[in-house]
Amino acid sequence: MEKGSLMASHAKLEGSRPFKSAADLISSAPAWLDLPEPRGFRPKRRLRTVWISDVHLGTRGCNAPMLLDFLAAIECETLYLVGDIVDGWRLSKGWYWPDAHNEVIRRILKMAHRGTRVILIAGNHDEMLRPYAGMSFGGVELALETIHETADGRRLLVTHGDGFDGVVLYARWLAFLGDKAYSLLLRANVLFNIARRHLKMPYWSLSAYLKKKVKNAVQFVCDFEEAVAHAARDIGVDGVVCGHIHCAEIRQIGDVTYYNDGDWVESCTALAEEFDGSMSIIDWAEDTRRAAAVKAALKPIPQLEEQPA
Ligand SMILES: [Mn+2]
Repeated sequence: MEKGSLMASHAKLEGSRPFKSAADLISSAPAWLDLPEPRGFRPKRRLRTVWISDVHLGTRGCNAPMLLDFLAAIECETLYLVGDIVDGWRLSKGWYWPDAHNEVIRRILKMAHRGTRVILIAGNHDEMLRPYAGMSFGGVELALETIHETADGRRLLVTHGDGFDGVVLYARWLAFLGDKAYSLLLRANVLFNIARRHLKMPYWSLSAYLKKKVKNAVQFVCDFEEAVAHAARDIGVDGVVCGHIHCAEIRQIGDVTYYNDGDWVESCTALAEEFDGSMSIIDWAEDTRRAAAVKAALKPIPQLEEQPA
């Protein structure tokens, strides 16, 4: 190659990459926000509103890969993050932050960048965000609680729900059990599911299962739901959406509809509103299990073909 043409091509390269000043770099959004989506074969499920909570980023119990899979499969107008998204309590005791947890944040910021309205309600594990209520960061609005209006005109209070712990008698028992036994149970759940993965079995929550079996826990959940519903009725709303107790539910309590979007530590659930205002719980662990079962059923069994006559 001649010297002249090399210099010309070099000049061309320079031209296509104009020098950015420091001010330019600060004011422009990070480049990854505009990167194209990796196109999968799955069409995205379109929803009006999605609520998720209790992701507990920064803890080993957080099911970030499962949540990433879910967020990649949906598209919504409004996304509510109903508290305990980042676990500040755990992070203050020791730093745990794998790549998948970064990826969750990036995915949410990307959704905000592409037009989804993202509202983050502070919970008790991310209470350090509470002083920033009313502000917005990277397109994510911070709030303590808010009112959501459904497509069919119902007004729902959206709150994390930890404020009702004190109202509930069993909460003291749960708080005592809280950090020690419960985190041990969550750790057992993580180990249990690592073993299941090695056996090529899909995710199944041991801790969610055990919690349903313990009578006191069941009573606590029931009392909590009623306390939240009564508070919502006093405010005069048609329903309430919360998280906090890691127990997804849709239940009519008097004239108030109680919604809980569950969690991404144990059950991997979200709450969704369709464009006609109808609402349902998406059980992503169950959906994933079903998809895996269908895939396994469709696969031919090699042993049968190879067996001698
Ligand atoms: Mn909570």
